[in-house]
Order: sequence, then structure tokens, then C-alpha cells
Amino acid sequence: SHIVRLKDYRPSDFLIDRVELDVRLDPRATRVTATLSLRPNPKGRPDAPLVLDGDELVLKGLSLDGRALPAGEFEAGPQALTISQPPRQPFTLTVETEIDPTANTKLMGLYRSGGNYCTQCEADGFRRITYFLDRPDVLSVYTTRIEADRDEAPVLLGNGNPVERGAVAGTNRHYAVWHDPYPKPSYLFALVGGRLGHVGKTFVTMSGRPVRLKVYVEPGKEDRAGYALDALERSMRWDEKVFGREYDLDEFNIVAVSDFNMGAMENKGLNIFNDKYVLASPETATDADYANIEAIIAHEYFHNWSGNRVTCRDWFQLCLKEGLTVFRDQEFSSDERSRPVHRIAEVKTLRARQFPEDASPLAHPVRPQQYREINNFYTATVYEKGAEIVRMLKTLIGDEDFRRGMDLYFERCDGTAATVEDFLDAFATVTGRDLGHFARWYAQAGTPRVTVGGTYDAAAQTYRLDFAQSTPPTPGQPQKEPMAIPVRLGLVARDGTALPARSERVSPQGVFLFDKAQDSLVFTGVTSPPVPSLFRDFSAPVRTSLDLTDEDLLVLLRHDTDAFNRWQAGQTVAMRLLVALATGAAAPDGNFDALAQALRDFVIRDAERDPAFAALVLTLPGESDVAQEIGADVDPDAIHRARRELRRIVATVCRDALADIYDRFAETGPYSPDAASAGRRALRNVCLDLLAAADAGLGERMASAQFEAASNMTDRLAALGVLTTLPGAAREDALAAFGERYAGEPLVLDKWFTLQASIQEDGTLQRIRSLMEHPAFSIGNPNRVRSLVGSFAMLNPTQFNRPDGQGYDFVADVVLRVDPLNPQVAARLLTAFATWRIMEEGRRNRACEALRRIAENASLSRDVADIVHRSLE
Ligand code: B3K
Ligand code: ZN
Repeated sequence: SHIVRLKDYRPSDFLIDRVELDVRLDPRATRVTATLSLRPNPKGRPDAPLVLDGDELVLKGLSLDGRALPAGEFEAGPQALTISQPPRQPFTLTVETEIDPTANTKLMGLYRSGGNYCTQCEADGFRRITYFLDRPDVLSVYTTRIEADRDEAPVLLGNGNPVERGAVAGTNRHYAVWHDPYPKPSYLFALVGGRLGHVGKTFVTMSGRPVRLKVYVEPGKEDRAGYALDALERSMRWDEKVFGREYDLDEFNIVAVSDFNMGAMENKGLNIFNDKYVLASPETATDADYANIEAIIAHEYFHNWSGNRVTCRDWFQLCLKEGLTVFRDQEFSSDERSRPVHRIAEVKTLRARQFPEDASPLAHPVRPQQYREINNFYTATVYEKGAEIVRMLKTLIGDEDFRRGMDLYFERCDGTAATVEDFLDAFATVTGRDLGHFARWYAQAGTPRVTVGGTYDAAAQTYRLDFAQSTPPTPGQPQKEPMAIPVRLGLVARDGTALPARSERVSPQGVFLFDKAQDSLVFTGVTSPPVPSLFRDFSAPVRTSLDLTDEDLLVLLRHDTDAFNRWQAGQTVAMRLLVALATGAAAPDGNFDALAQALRDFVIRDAERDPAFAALVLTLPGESDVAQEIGADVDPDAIHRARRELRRIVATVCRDALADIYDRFAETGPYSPDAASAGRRALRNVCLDLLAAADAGLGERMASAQFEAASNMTDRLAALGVLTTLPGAAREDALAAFGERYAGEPLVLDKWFTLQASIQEDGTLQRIRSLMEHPAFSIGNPNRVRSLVGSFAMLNPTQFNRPDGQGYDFVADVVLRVDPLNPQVAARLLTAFATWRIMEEGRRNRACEALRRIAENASLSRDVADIVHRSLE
């Protein structure tokens, strides 16, 4: 199929200055009349035809400057509307289409969810509403009139500011008109019509303008929308304070819907959310849910500047808005919560999602060079690695220049569709630096590996670090160039005191720029043999091999001033032991005890001070992290056993300390989702989990008691999670009780689906098959499919990768079943196969067979075809 290439970009031949939309909502036959003010683009080709994009559209009427176009002057099909001889001066085109929102199971364009009407246009859904130049560099001012039956849709929302509303005389219908003064690309268009309740408040911006904020939810769920509204208000204040960005419309509306392909969407002034990222109450949401809601509300709000006021020239520039906006939401969460704890969470996500992608057949640069289906490029690489690039830039140029560069970027590019070059240029201008080498981060795929060795010269009192880097080949990029890698570092003496790290090549902020294949750094005045603390705060998205002994690492775990590296040191030691256990390599017995004792000392000494951090230190690397570290011929069963064994060893040594924390941290007051309270719950639940690893009987008793007594979802779900690892009647009883208790709560049942799909036992596949018959499950609802089948594929390494191939076959079957309904959800599910090549031969063959079986299917969507073909390449 057709490949779109960055190098082929050319400006649109026509521009659309104004769009007037009249949408008459009807369940099966919605009429859309679009009046488009078009003109030839001075930057376009002078004799070009006008080709408007469409997707499954039916044309009902077409006129140009008020004259109905005769049949010979245009061609209309479901995919395009072509006028071969359009006027060469400004003209008005009126296009009438009819669409069926009820039949729209792809959830792109205008569709229905829970009886309400809503839209999703990014990346290319607007063309499913009307024929249009559906590309991000065509910016238009929109006026939208929405009409609907009063009973069916009492609430009518559009982009921008409300201008008018009224009754349609002689009918039971009414209408609302919205006007958005800010030119925007079609992907930011949205409308909503339905029966919705809301919560709201007034926000006064930094220049004193009042803005009406509202969060719309299913009627009766208003009491679960308060946290989202609060997060929105805090986001708005933060963006003013930290980035100087003020909101620009009279209203800001958020609507929660229950059928949504992803997390949320930043439509101008009208964000539409998956209700999973809006609704929260102590009884139904976990601490993690609250944190996600806060982050996603912030993310979508921040897009108002990074994405909407400044948008993307083309979809290759996706990271321009997504990487930058993830960076901005990460900074917000860090300021609202604990910075080091949040940084660790970000890195865990990056390693769990982006590193495997970068090492897989689906690897691609942060700014891809080509695509078949753009919706397959909303990836961890574009988002999370994209955010890391912005962070590295800040690390290299410092906080002040970073802010000056951001200000200049917003000033220069406001109201335009920009590129990554425009972004970097702003920073080059304010710093006078050449960022050409740094820009390679956008172009070169793959995770660089940095190897570092240290040599101490006692006589000269110098310490030398030898750095080497290489990046593995990725699809289309066999040869790699060295990257510009910021290494934030320090030296720690073996007694734990910080040593001065004197070198001309280290900036006052402690950053060394490593930008060659090899380089050495010499520190002077080093009075005792140091332990180097490298990549502090995870200063670059790289993998590292350090020649540090476990003993050195435990010095860092205990003493490093950098919290990230304290955590990392423990993880590195644990990872070495896990790899040794899983691959049958020798690991000296003493090292297990050394780690376990260091963790016990840590719990006794430090857990109280920062419980959230302690919870992270006590959590061993995950099974998929270990699989990535091993990298080839992986046996997931061996990894699973290894991790259980190490957890048992650690938990046995730490047992008394863990039990003590568990008792002391018992919840007393009412639930509060704040970070400090969440940290205490996190630590206590990690203790419970480890105690169960040390003693299954004890674990079952404690978890059952906690499950019964829990006063909030965090503790109840954590207890159930521990129980699911312990086969037996207690587990089955608890699962049944939970399923009954929350029978009317789809978002809570999703958690229940996920827990059961994650059970690493042979019976799980059968369990999932039965759950697919559960009345709450629906193959058409993305949240349900992701909770039950997505979790199995992504979170259950031993069962998805069953040696008999049944896990692969099952997921392949579901992909084929979902694809005709919803290609985006099917394609996303299929990415679970991305790691197939690192498996041992038997599993590799089975996975390959399952992929081939999908590929052989004649009627695959472009989304699934693209992923399956790249996976097999
Ligand atoms: N921009 C949307 C994602 C759209 C995905 C289209 N397949 C949400 C976000 O990243 O903020
Ligand atoms: Zn985004």
C-alpha cells in the first residue's frame, strides 16, 4: 500500500480560511453541510486540481459560489472529492454529506457512545465527517452550528466560544452555535451532543480574564468528576507560572465518554476524554488512577499551546507536540508530587515501553521518515523518547536558556504549523549553539548503549572515565552515528561522602557532553578511590554497562545524593542476579544476601522518610525488563521463576522489617489521593506483596483480611492482586466477591479483568475465554478489550508466550475479530508481538506462525497490515 514520506512534503495547493459547519445530528443519518472559504495557496502548484479527502462519505450536494456543480465538473467517491478545474481566485464550496454515527465502530469521526454523540478527528477522522483538506498545515477559523433532538441531546458543545442557541421552530429540536477564533487544523475539530451532567467553576487567568471550566460526565457521576476539575485548575495555574502560558477562550470544556480509542484528545476548548481518565472516587479509583487523571488532564490542557496554538506542519512532526507536551506534563506532575519519585516512574515507563519498541522490528526514529498508517505512530518512541529529547535539551542548555527558548518558540510559531527545525532553531537562537548534532536524536532510531570504565591513579590523585557508545541497527538504519549524550555525574567516596568532580569538561551543573564514539574524562584532586555516579536523574535515554562491582553499587544505594541513582543502583544489582538466575549463569551466593541485607537496612533506616521512594526501591525489575536485558533466546518461564526466587530471598531476609512497616502504616483517617498518602499505601502494599512471597500462607491471610477491611480501591485492589498470585479457594472467593460488588461499574470491572488476565498460570487462557462471555465484556469497547486481552498480551509474559503457542493464537484471533470493527484497537493489540524475535527458538517459531496467519488475511485494515508486515520484516 501507499507509503507517505517526509522528504515528499509539499504545501497544500489550496487553503481554507473559514469553515462553517452545520451538523444536524441524527442517530443513523446525520447531515453535515460544510461551507468552505477556499483560495489557491501561493506556495502551491498553480494548476493543481482540488482534491478533498474523504473516508466512507456519501455526497448529498455540492455547489461552488452558490451554483450547484454539474456532474461533469467533479468526481465524488467515498475517499475523495475532486474538482479538476477549480477557480484560481478565492471561492466558496458548499458540501453536503450524510453519515451514520451509529454504524461508526471505528470510533473515528462522528460516532455514538452510551447514546451520546462525540467526535475523534486526530489524525485523519475529520474526513469521515465532511470532505476536506484533512492535513495539519491547513488552518481555518471554524463556526459550528449543531442541531439535535432536545431529549436526545440537551447538551450541545463545540470548539471555541458559545455564540447562540435556540429552538428550531415547529420541531422538538434545538441548536447551538460555537465560534472558534483561533485558526486550527481539522484534527482539532470536535463536537458533542448528549445527555450529560457536569461540574464546573470559574478560573481567573493571570491577566484577570474569567474562564468557565466544566467537566461533563454521564448524569449521576458528577461526584466523580471533582478531581479532574481540580487537576484542570492546577494545570492552568502551573502553565501560567512555569511557562507563562495563559488560556485564550471564554470556556474550557472536558467531556468524558466510555468508548474511546486512546486516553484523551486535546480538541480546541473541548477536550474529549476516555472516562477512565476523568472519573474517580476513593471507592472506585486507585492512587494510580488519580495520578493518571492528573497527568492526562494536564497533558491535554498543555496542548492548548504546545499543539494547538503551535501545531504540526505534517504528521512526521508529531513529536513536536507530543514529546514536548509529555515533557510538560511530566514536569507538572513532578512539581505537584515528588520529583525523584516521578522521575523513576517516568524511566520505568520508558524502559517498559519504549526500550522494547526501540529494540524491536517496529523501531522508528522519534521523527519517522515514512509511514503507511500514521495512527500506528502514536508510540512510546514519539511520546516518551520525544519527551526525553526535550529534557536532554534542557539539561544541556540549563533552565534559564530553556525557558527563553520556549518563549521564543511560542512567540515565533504562534498560529503556525511548525517543524522540529523551528523548535530547535529557537534554542539555537537564544544560546548561540549549533544544535545540529543534537538533532540526530530525532532522526536515529535505537537505544544507544554506553559503556563506561573507571581507573583511579592514587599517586596522581586522578580518576579517569573511559566512555564508549554504540547504537544497534534498526529497520532501514544499519549504520549508526554517535549521539550527543548528556551525562550528569558525580563521584562518591566509598565511605559515602561526596567527592569533588573537578574537570574542565564538566559543566557547573555537573553535566558532561559525550558526543563521540569514544571519549575520556579525567578528574583531578580525587583523594580516594571513588564510585562514579553516572547518568544522574537518568540524564539520557540510553542503556549502560558500568564496570562497577555489586559492592560499589550498594555504596550508591546507600549514599548517593542523587535519588534516582540510589534507586538505580539497587535495580542494577537485582538485575544482575535475576539475569544470572534466569540464564543459569553462576552468581555468587553472597551477592543475594548482600542485596537482601542492603534492602533490609534501607527499609529500617529510610522507608519512613520517603515511603513512595522506598516502595520503588523494594520493587524488583519486572519480568519484561529482565527479558530485554537478556535480549536473545529468552525463556519467560525461567525469568518468572528467577524473579519469584529473588523476591523470596529478599522478602525472607527483610521479613520482620516489612511486617513492622505494614503494621505501622495501617490507614487510619479518611482516604486522600495526595502523593504523600499514596506513597504510604504504596509502601504498605509492597510490603504485603513481599511478605506473601516469603510465606504464602501468611500472605493469603493478610491479603484476605486487607481485602475485606479495605476502605478504598487502592488497598482493596492491591490485596486482590496479591491473592491472584496464590492459587486456591481464597483467591476464587475474593474474585467472585469483587465481581459481584462492582457488577455495575465497568471501569472497576476492567481492573478485575486485568488482574485475572495477568495470572501467570496455565488456566488463564481458559479463564479469559470465559470472561469474554461475561455480560460486562464487549468486543466493541476499547477499554474492555484492552483490560482483558491487552493485559494478557502485555502483562502476562509466561502465558502470552506459552511454549505451545496458544497465547499467540488467542491474541491473533482477537486481533482478527476486532480488526473489522476497530482497526486502531486491533493494531495496538498486535504490537504485543513486537518482542517476538528475542524469544527462544520454539516460541519464536510459534509467534512467527501466528503473525503469518494474520498477514495472510486478505481483508486486513491498513493499520493491522502495517504492524504485521513490519513485525515480520
Ligand atoms: N493527540 C491525542 C492522540 C491522538 C491519537 C490518534 N490516533 C492525545 C494526546 O496525545 O494528547
Ligand atoms: Zn498529546
